[in-house]
Amino acid sequence: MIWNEEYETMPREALEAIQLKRLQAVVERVYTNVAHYRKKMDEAGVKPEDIKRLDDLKRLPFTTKEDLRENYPFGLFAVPLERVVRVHASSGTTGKPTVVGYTKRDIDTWAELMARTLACAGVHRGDIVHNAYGYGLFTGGLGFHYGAERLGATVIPISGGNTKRQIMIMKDFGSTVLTCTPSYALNIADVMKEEGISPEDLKIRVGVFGAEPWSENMREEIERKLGIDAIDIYGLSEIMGPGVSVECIEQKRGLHIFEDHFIPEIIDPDTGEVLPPGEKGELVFTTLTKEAFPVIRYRTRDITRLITEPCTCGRTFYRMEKIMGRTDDMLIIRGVNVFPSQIEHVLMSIEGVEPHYQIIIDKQGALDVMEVQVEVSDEIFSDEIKVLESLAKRIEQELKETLAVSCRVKLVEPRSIQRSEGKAKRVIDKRKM
Ligand code: DLL
Repeated sequence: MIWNEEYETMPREALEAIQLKRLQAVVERVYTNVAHYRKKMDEAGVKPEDIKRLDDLKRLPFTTKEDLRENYPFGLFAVPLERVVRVHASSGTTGKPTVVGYTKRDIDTWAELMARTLACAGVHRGDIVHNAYGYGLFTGGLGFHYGAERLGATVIPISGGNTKRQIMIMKDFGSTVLTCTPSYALNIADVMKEEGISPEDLKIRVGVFGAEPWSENMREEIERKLGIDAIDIYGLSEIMGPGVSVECIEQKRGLHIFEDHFIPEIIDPDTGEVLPPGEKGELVFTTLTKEAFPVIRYRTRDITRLITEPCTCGRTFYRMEKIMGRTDDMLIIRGVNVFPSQIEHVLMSIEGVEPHYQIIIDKQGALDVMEVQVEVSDEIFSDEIKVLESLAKRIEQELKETLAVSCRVKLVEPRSIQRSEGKAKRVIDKRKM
């Protein structure tokens, strides 16, 4: 079902006219109300009235995570604090969190976009949504919560943790939709197996998973283990939270971006140059309708490409491909760029290997060394040492072929790698410690 036919299927020309009007208004607002934007625009020699066409967007300076940090906590708010009814924050890897705010209307827009998102994923009125995203400063829990309510579904605000109890509740309440991170979905599947509960014992039909990168293979694994459709949802606190883009249940190929509220661009992360549609680069977003925390050309550091071909589902919004990695989770191992997603891809293509792994990087003298610890299935683990050794060798070989750098593979006991309840921590870089 399409939640908002008028906007979601609007011809491009009409959509772009709306985008331009909204862009002009938001640029005017940040220039007038936020000292940081005024200063940066003055330095770049652009005034709000210079934005005459959508293409003029590229004249505006970028906003980065550092800008947010420098204006911690409320310095980039574009409305007085008394109009801010909610604050969220995302924990960074270092230091202070990134803080974002919402007016009453922002919360309303967000609920609307999350209702669209869920509808796009095939969720509808009458569904029972088991929402295991964390509630709190993280945008996942409350974002899904408001969206599911707006859609008219029933929400179970379970939040993360206590997996056995989650499974009992899903079973007893007849939940039909599961929302959580993909790593937690797998965690749930494993605990179900341990508890002797099969997918047929549950009524879950679809899962809406995001907040961390996951591969196509991981999707297949989740779909098989839980007997559901797994849909990818993308978002980030700085732009709104979940509900920036989502796959449609019809195709599961590319995430539709809600372009009447957010303008995407793809840039070359090194030069900042805007790349033509279809090219791979860093995703940049400008919010068009947010009041409390509008952002102009925010550099997400996420890497993807835009798909401009129309989708069979009828939505006219451009899509973005599944996130391929980040410009900053890129690991440099002995000079070679390595993305954790490449490692996951290789691991998931090997039979008997479980989707639980950790990448540990350290230095031996001046040399970077990378170890991939990965769980194997019970059957394999109880096999002879020789079998385990040859499997490890085979994975090392395949990783080397894909990554162009060698690493050590350590097969570990089933269930020995710490399970996540939210975003999985896959990389331990001891070089930085
Ligand atoms: O993770 C918002 C969210 C909540 C999205 C629930 C989806 C579901 P942050 O904590 O600010 O916000 O983290 C944002 O997470 O820049 C990406 O690097 C990563 N990310 C989010 N969704 C995906 C996804 C939420 N589907 C950061 N695939 C983003 C890959 C994702 N990475």
